[in-house]
Amino acid sequence: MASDLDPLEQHLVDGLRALPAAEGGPPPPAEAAVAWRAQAASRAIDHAARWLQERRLGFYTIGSAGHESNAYVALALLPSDPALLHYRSGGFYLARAEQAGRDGVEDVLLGMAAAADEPIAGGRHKVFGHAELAIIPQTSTIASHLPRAVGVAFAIERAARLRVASRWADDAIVICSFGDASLNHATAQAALNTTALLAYDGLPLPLLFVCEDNGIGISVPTPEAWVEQSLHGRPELAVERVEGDDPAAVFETARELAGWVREHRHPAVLHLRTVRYLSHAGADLETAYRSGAEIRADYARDPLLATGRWLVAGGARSGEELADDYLSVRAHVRERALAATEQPQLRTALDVVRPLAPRDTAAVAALAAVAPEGGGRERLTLAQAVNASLAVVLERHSETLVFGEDVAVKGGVYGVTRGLRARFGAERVFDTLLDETSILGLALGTAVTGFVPIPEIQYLAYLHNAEDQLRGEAATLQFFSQGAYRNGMVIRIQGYGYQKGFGGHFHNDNGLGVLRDIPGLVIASPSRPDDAGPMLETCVAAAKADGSVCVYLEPIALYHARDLLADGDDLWTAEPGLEHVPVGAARTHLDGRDLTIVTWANGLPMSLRVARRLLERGIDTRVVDLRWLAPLPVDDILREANATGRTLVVDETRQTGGVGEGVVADLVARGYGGQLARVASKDSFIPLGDAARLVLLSEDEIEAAAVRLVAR
Ligand SMILES: Cc1ncc(C[n+]2csc(CCOP(=O)(O)OP(=O)(O)O)c2C)c(N)n1
Repeated sequence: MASDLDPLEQHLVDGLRALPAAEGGPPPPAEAAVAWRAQAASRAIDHAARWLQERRLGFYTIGSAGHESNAYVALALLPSDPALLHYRSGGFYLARAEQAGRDGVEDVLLGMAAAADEPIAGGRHKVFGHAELAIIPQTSTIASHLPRAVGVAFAIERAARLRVASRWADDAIVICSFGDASLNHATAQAALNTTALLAYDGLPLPLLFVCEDNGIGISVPTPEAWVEQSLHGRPELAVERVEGDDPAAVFETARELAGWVREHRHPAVLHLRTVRYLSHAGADLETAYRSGAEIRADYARDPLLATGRWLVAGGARSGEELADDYLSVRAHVRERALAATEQPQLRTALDVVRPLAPRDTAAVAALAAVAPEGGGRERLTLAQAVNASLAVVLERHSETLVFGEDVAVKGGVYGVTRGLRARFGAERVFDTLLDETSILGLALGTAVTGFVPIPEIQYLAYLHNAEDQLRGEAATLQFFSQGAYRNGMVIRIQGYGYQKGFGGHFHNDNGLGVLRDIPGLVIASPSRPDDAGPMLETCVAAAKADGSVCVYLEPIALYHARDLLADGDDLWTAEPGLEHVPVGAARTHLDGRDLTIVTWANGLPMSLRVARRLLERGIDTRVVDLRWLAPLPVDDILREANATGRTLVVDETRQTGGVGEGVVADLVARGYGGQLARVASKDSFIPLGDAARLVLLSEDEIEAAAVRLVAR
């Protein structure tokens, strides 16, 4: 008999042994026995995690103890239904693994030990996920997975209608679980609202949310009945509440709700009341904010004891058997947990980053092969070029979708998406609700299903509302799933300053720091109309071939520009480009030998104008357009910098955190030994009207800096 039982385990074992013999009740369904095995193993894993940590062998981990009633939710679904799970989903995971014939215990233990052989994140994080189990791994940013869940539900239906190859069955439903404190998060509220709105609008949305309500978020209690109050008032959402220590009711209610969602393709919420045992996570000392009496009072609601009661009452097992069962599982799990800590972890930085952003340049080039379209070869502005290339991409790749605020019927604030809805239909080109988090959520969900979404963020400043969906969700998926799940997408963002006639900082944003530091993200930023098409094609190809998450950043101020040096010269229009532009390839304009200007976007036409003024002063300049801000075209920059030995970085983003910082740092790191200077915009938000010119980098400043540099 184990003598080192934790009080919670002791209560469980004693409680099981004390269960009265069969009362002649109806036998429980076969699923109850599966749930018991999943629940017992999950609980044993949580105790083993503590035991390891006491020996300094484990890592910070969040347990599932008290939430194991979610095993019944798994058993109420098909194992192929896509699942995006709360971090307390040990019961769910193990039950689904058993349904699919997998040894889920090993998966979870390897995850806890950060072992490189762990099947989903490969030692990068302890997450619940597996491609064979249709479980998409989640990071533990609160509620950040809910918008993707909405997107997956949307995508199941849209893929069936458009006959796009989908990862999920046509009759699949999405399950997405989260905690009670998480319900209050802006991201959760956004997703619930979007769910309700889409359903209200008549769209099929087979989505079952599960709010696992243990009444507390770390140390802060959720007010009594708040979850009901918050959920019940919503339109379109059927909500059922059930107690986690009533397994028959949990199973039945979950089955009914799942069946209803599957049949009606309509969203619903299961409000599953749970308890939280063993504190919030690894280092959290629950006794600092809850009394011993409160903690012990929860023991009576143990979902394992409840399953035991069900099994015993129906005559399936005896309490003694179940207690012995638990103890033997416990011993076995401990042994295996210890063995897992001896498994190798990731060894090199290269191993860590390998799945982050794979690049198969040949595959991308083959997919992006730019060929002349049937249409004419007339000269286009940047806006027209983006519009034309979106049409090419929609034509060529049937799995592409274009959506965002005002993109469809209106055709975009600047007309960039004009005509696409009429040509490709409202199923592929559509207006969304006014919520950037949900726009990106739709991209995340459709991408992981098999689409290549091309969402638009209307203005760069609006991205910041929703940035976590890009940073914490889109960019991490391949990293935490070793590529088993991918969400290749191309996010079009209209941005930068210098707009004439439409001012203010919300329409003129030149801060790209939030994008540049996202590992693996591809950032394309065309300046010339003839680069716009090939670069968009490359992004779509990279999204398809490599699962790349691409941002395609369009300089609004150049959308309708036609001229460069003089009115009517038409030098800023061009025929569509026909040559493939690989990710990270710069383009050099002019071939001066005195000075290299490195720039991009609005900086390119400004620098080309300055180059002409410099030539009049006898300074012969070449101008490098970066075209890609991530990965930066470092080889190209270095070659062009060395060609003159004098390099000026012309950076329309801000002095602090601007893209030019990276260019300068890379040049220095790569041993560039020539003259080097940088000019950038001021550290300011961009004001309305003419005052904008006071903080944005000007051509005069560029010229003065160039002259100073050459005179050194
Ligand atoms: C965006 C964000 N803010 C804060 C946290 C820190 N955090 C992790 S878990 C948690 C509590 C969540 O409580 P609840 O949703 O009730 O789930 P529970 O842990 O109780 O199951 C918090 C605040 C986080 N992970 N992400």
